[in-house]
Amino acid sequence: MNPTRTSVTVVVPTYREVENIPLLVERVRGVREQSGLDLNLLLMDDDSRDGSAEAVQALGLPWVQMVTRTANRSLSWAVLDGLKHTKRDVFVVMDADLSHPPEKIPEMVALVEGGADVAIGSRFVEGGSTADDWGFLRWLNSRVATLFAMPLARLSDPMSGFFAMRRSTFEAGRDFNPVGYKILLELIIKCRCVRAVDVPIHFDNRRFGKSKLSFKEQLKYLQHCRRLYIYKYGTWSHLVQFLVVGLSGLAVNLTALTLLLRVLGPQKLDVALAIALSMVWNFVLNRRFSFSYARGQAVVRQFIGFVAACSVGAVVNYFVTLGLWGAFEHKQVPALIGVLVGTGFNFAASRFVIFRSKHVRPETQAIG
Ligand SMILES: Nc1nc2c(ncn2[C@@H]2O[C@H](COP(=O)(O)OP(=O)(O)O)[C@@H](O)[C@H]2O)c(=O)[nH]1
Ligand SMILES: [Mg+2]
Repeated sequence: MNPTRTSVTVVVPTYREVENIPLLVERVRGVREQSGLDLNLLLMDDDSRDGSAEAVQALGLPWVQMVTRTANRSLSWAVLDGLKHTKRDVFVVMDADLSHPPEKIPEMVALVEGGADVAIGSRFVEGGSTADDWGFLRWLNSRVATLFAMPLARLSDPMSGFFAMRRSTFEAGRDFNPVGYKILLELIIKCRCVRAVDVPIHFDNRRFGKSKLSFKEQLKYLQHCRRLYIYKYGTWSHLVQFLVVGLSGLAVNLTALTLLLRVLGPQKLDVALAIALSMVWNFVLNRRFSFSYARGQAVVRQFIGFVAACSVGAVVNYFVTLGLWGAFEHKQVPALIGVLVGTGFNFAASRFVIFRSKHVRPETQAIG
């Protein structure tokens, strides 16, 4: 064996893929022989009990290994565990169902050896494609999911499960904490990958077994994106969530006021009720989403603090608006500035006083 040859491990998460495994091994064997790469196959199986382990054993190939996991069943954690096992120079992650062409592995390995942080098998670049029977809904689903990933990384196919990375890049990563099945995004953010290169692939339909991608997994994807936004953007991500919650509170306020004016009087009471309702609404959503790290703290104290901050914010708004009143011909301008300053005050008080994160330890796990 040539000692300077790059060693590669192909990490494949598997769950009930007994029919696909022999086909995958055959295709990877072809790549090994043709490319001359020093290539191992590591199957990370979540205790499928469908004969997968026996099938791998029966093959008796020293370069094919299966690890059976029994705890924390999850595609992403199976991949992470596989990567921690890997002591070779480069790893490639791919699915077992032959959706991904193993023949692209040498090109991907060469790209990361040449300096790319990650090489991604992409369906959506020139030369890439998907199987013909992708219906509109599947296509739309994939495009929407890609949109959610845009603030995290500008990639043509961030949903891809086929990619290569140097082990050193992975080992520089920390705080891994994926939910759901999109491990590529997790790695790109937590390993701070900058140079991502696309490799066009044809994405085939699986021939045997069925997809484990359920609706529940898709919801987890949104949760995962949110976690990554918070990780990447910190306080900015809290601010965006706070503003989105604020807008939803405005809609609640206006809807409630409209309804109350129809069914209940007096009008002063309607206005007060609509304000109170939107304040409770904002509090609940901010506690659940914008500042969810502080959910463990006393709710009553937080609520009183939040109402106080909103009230002081309103006073700040009032005085800023009046202070700038004479400076503008169009009075909407000082009013808008007043709203912005008042909202800024509310946010700062919420983020750094009421929902402060002083004693909260994030649920994260370092590699190693
Ligand atoms: N270890 C492990 N592998 C999984 C799990 N769920 C899916 N996989 C594997 O991950 C890969 C992608 O899953 P698949 O069901 O094909 O998802 P899809 O390609 O998005 O439809 C396949 O190799 C699956 O066998 C899991 O919970 N644990
Ligand atoms: Mg698949």
